[in-house]
Amino acid sequence: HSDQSLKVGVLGVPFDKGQAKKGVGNGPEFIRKKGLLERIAEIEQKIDVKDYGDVSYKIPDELQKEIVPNMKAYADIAACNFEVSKMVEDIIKTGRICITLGGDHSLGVGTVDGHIKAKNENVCVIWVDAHADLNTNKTSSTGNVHGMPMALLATELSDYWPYLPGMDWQKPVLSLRDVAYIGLRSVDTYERLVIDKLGINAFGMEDIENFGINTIVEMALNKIDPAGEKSIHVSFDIDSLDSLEAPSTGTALRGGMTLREGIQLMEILYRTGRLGALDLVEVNPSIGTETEVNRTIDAAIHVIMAALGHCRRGIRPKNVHTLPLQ
Ligand code: B3U
Ligand code: MN
Ligand code: MN
Repeated sequence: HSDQSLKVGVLGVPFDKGQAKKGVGNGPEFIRKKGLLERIAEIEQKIDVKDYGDVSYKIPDELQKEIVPNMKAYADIAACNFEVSKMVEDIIKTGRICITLGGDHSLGVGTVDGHIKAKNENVCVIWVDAHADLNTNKTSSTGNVHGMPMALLATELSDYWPYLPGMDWQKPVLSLRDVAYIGLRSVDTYERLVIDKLGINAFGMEDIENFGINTIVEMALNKIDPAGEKSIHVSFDIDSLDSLEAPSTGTALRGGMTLREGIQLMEILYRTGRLGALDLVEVNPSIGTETEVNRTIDAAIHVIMAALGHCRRGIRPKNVHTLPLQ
């Protein structure tokens, strides 16, 4: 990798309507403010990073009054994801790895869709999350769309959705065979049914415990990209990490991954050379104390740095091979 520079695009999606808690929309601002771009610039690997700013959207007139049963803020979801998809597609088409800062996880519909469009469907997805985000509007007990993006994307579930106005741009073209979950520990009943019936590659916390994160990532890649030729999309929900590691998120849960496991996971994926896109979602700076917010954002930045080749071994001084004499 190291002689050629890695091209990266950063996109903010200050969107919070896929769930009920205020504040998650400020994720991009806080992550940038804590120095994400400066930290990326410190990575040994030369990185050409461009900040595309934040996505904005307007609900088109014909969508204004559209509602879909048990999908809260439907029109916003449809309109915002349309813009997200277009931006992500453009960024990846310019040869950049697209880093999307959320925002809540409903934006995963747009990012995965845009990635798939940019790469002619040759994409596999690693969904790193405590949750499966695999509910339809009929199985969700909350109506929060951040619990539905995987179900919206999946070809296998397209028959279980009603017609979704304003979402015609989003064809469900992702097969769940090309998806692996890592970090699950809070799965709803119908989500479990779908995972088991379809044989989805779902690696929960107990699997990480049994095999270790290295083996789990290897197993996941062997399942979803056996030939090693796909563009890898990582959708990283910060609640995959233990609530002690990342407390400032809407549904913080104990028993999750350590930051060390999150970093290790991303380092392995970086080394494939095929990381196409990374979403870093559900950081909510309005939850917890200042210390907890800082800890959560720092964890998010560590995960992103690992994805871009930051090396924990440290780097040598440039063009210098000895210690200074005096
Ligand atoms: N599965 C539940 C809860 C949930 C999903 N994602 C988060 N929470 N963060 C739901 O609402 O669908
Ligand atoms: Mn999620
Ligand atoms: Mn989650």
